[in-house]
Amino acid sequence: MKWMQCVLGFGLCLAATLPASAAYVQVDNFESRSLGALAGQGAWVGTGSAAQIAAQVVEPDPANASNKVLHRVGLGGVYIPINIPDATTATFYLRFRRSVATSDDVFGLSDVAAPTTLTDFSYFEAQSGINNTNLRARDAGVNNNLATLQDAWYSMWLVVNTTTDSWQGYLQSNDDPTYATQTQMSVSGDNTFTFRNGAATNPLVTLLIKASNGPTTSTFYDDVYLDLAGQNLTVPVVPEPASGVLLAIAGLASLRRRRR
Ligand SMILES: [Ca+2]
Ligand SMILES: [Ca+2]
Ligand SMILES: [Ca+2]
Repeated sequence: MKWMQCVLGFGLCLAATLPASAAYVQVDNFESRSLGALAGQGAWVGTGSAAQIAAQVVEPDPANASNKVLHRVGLGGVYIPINIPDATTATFYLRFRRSVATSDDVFGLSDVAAPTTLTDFSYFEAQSGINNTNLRARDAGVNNNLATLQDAWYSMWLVVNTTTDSWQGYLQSNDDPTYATQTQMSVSGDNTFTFRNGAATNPLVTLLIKASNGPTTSTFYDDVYLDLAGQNLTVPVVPEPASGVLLAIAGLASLRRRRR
């Protein structure tokens, strides 16, 4: 049994260093979190009243009871520090699932370290979100509807450029046939969305998810990752054990047989 734990430990170690998607760094996949309020776990901070903050919870995935996700409920929100330096390109990946049609969830990246006021949306720079059934992009002062969403899980890649202070978005879903293939989001041919407050020579320092209208909002989030090395349109999930790990397992097993 002991050698198996060793192999598993080694396997996890190898999996974490496999070259595919290696530049992605996990912000959170919620697997190590306790069920219940997310704020106060790790570096997550809540925004809204105490009751609103308490309602933003880690729950089992409605589509997979063994997976933990963030359930953003009603009014309120959460944020966590990140750091995308000025004058770089980075990719912000997350999965989301709109559940209730009156959702008005906003997610994105801010240059404000403590975006504490729930009703203040000027904190956002790269701003996406879900409004009713629409996936949205804020392009400077304008909210654009990018896609019509089903009650399904979607992967989204926001390629953020802090040189031009703009971003581009890509959507894919295994559950919505319209987006079975990764698709770049555009509005009337425009696929580049300017930061909400325009150009600035500063880093993005906060990842923020919140809602201040739509009290019956029900939206799920999972697998939040950042790649600071540039555009990365791969899926940053922990890979299955690769051939290297299998070879290591085979090697250890044969070693064990020889020792008998
Ligand atoms: Ca998860
Ligand atoms: Ca900038
Ligand atoms: Ca634009």
